[in-house]
Amino acid sequence: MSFSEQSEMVQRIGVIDSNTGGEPTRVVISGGPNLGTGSLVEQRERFRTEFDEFRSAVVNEPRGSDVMVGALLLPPQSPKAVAGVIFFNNVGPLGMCGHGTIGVGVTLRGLKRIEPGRHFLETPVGLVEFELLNDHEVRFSNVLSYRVAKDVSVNVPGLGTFVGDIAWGGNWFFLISEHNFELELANVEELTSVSWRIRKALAAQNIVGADGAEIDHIELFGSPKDPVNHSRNFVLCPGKAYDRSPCGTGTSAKLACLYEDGKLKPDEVFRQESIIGSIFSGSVRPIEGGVIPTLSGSAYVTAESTLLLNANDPFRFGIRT
Ligand code: PYC
Repeated sequence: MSFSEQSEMVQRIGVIDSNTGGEPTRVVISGGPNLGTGSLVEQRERFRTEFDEFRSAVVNEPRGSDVMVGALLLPPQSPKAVAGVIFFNNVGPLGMCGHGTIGVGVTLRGLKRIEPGRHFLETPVGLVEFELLNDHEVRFSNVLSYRVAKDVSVNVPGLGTFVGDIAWGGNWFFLISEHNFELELANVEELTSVSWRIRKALAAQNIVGADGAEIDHIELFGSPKDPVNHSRNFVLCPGKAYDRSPCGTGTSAKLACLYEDGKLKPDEVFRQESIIGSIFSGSVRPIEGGVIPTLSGSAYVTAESTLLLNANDPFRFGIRT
């Protein structure tokens, strides 16, 4: 039986895949759930509580992987925005996603929905302005980013004490510069294990972001491999996958800390290298309460496909952990 003959048994979801500095984004362009008419925050909550099977079907194995970030395109509520978007990963919805914003910009371009120039995306954490520089490069202004605590000590059983900053860049980060680990791709297993233990220790010791929010991203810094860059990072995401890109929200949190420490001037360019060597360039504009980071990076579309969810397939909703 052909796919079209099976249509009654098969749910279809149209997606475009891209990678931004090695980190994948899967943009859902058709077949997404109806999340109603509330604000994007309310729609994200409905997505979390009522459509977790959909989330898992799109990003989890066997169609996706732990590293896949989904981006559900929605009709925007603001007349300024070209689209609304809810980002999500292998464990749930995300606040904001920097590499995903670049991936969405390049995907919208590939779909001929936008021309090079300035646009807005609506996200649950606010309007994000981006500029499509050409078919592959996007510069975006992130949400207000700020540090809430500096030099916070966390004791990690079996590993000792780590000192880091707590900062918001659209997600919550614990940023650690002093450690003895080599930020090498060959060491990702060790880096993942250490970062995961740090995250668990933060939660156990009630070390949180503003309003008691869980710190679900851990970011380690080291010297760049390429001297034209300023830093290299390793970022552990909430579902235990490491970010192949330099992480837009993590770089934003870093820029906010550097600015607060007087180590970065407004508009000065900072080049963040990821654990695989991909680059985001960023700068800040100070405003009340923190900084607005502007970041740029590039993405490439890697697939245009239809996901098929067969009613008889026991794994049609993915493998949920
Ligand atoms: O680029 O902000 C980012 C991001 C968050 C999680 C994965 N990538």
